[in-house]
Amino acid sequence: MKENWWQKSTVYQIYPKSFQDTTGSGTGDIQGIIQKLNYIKKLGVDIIWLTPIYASPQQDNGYDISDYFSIHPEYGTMEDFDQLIKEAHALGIKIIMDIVVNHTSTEHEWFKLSRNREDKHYRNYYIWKDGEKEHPPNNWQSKFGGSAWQYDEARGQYYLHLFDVTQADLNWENESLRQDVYKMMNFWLDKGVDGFRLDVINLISKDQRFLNDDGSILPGDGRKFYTDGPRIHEYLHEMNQQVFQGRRTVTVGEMSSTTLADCIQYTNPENEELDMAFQFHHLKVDYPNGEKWVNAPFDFIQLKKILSDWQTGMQAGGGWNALFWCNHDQPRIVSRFGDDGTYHRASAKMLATTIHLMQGTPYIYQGEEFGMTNPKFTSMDQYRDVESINMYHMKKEEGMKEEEILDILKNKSRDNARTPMQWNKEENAGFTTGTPWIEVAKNYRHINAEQALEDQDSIFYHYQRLIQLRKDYQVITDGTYRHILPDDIAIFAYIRENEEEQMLVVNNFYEDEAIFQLPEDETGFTANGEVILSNYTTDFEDLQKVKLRPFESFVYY
Ligand code: TEU
Repeated sequence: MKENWWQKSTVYQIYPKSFQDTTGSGTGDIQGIIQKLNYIKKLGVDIIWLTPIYASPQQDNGYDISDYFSIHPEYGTMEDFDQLIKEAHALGIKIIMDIVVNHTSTEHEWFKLSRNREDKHYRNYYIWKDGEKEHPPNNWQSKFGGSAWQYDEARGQYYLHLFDVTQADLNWENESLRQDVYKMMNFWLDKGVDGFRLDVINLISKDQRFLNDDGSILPGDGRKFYTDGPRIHEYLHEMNQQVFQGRRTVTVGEMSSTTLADCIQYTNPENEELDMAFQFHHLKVDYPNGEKWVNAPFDFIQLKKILSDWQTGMQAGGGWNALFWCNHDQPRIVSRFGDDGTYHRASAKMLATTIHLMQGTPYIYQGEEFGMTNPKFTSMDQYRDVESINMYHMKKEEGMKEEEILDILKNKSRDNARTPMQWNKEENAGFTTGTPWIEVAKNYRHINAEQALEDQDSIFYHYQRLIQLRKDYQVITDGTYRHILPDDIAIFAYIRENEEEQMLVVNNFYEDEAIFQLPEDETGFTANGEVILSNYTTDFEDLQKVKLRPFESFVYY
């Protein structure tokens, strides 16, 4: 296997709106990121992923772009951005941009022109279809609720929007649209950015028959007609040729509801498509029957199985995983699969160890590195997210009680990840001197970056060690992955192995004590070694019988 530079890297995701405000506007900005570069450097990450900072009406916090070539004024100017690139590079940190090319805002110039059927150039930039009023072209559903079609009076036709009604899907069948997209991506690379995170990139190719979804494959919302769609690999290969070839970029595709086979194809270097992929199956183990909007415990056995299948599957197929628990769309992991009370520290470290020692490139979402939690909002006026607000209205209409809806949002809302960075114990957690655009979580006085930095035993330093381990131990990059004790109801354990090294990773996912016993058939595991990382002081003699304390985790090498 030819090793690529990003295979030993760790990525830090920044959600600029909630990172650091320097103007008192209540919204984070680019200067705020510049101010914190040394903090990011200290953690040891190699790459920063910035969620969208382009001009946008902010209906979906920047995932609704109205101009790909300018910076959203609240975040600063192009000069600020150039300064960010320069200063990050000076510290040896690369920057990747989030590129949203499945859709644009309906405020984008292209869309405005496309509303005119007569416009020779832009009329086919979006997906327009005939349909009667009240009778959309088909029954596809928007991911944010309701029909995926919106009637446009000016054009006298429906347009497709897989997300918000202000996020119109682009028509990738149109060659000239594709050329415009590649041109725009080259513009940013020429500026010095190091690559892209490509938003919902596996949804760009739609089955051109636009058939009704008969529900024969669940969830019956139309996704089977556009997920990993008919021409997706062709488009990504074309993009690769026209944008990434001959450059030292790194690319990661966000793959909504994808398959393992497709992800292998997306990321096996021979195909020249993308470098790595986010898949979300492991973050649906608390969606019973695929339903997100219910409170349910997570299925631990499934969680282990999914992550392990992707480990061995991607390795066998020559693909590369993006490893993550958190992003701006997911609840905080320590509140979700860990414990954000008594075992906050132990469980946050355990979760970090579990994911970071797999094969792939790990991603850390701002605040995860010191264990930020869900804010536990109690009232609807605290929420800002378009999906959460839509969901609230839909459930209300279905007759669900307010209390129950709030109870679900408390665990499931995307805003759980979007509250301001907790820098210190000052007012507004040091995020802003103004009124934050979304409330700060109440626990900022004891969960914050400043405190984590002062405490050598903090979650922050655990992440720092994990980032360093990836650079020091080759087996993390190229070792095989073997899931052990797959049926154990509390322990997630696996072995990484190459010709010279063996690494055993053992994690207790629960508060109860658990006994770890190396399976008898693991005779091949000969590491006569030592514990190189743990979240407790370890004192066991051998691996035959280890009593694991609440959320205990150790790495034996
Ligand atoms: O998300 C795509 C996506 O499908 C989600 O994770 C989505 O938030 C979830 O299905 C809702 O239940 C990406 C971005 O990460 C997200 O923030 C955007 O809202 C979305 O695309 C549209 O651009």
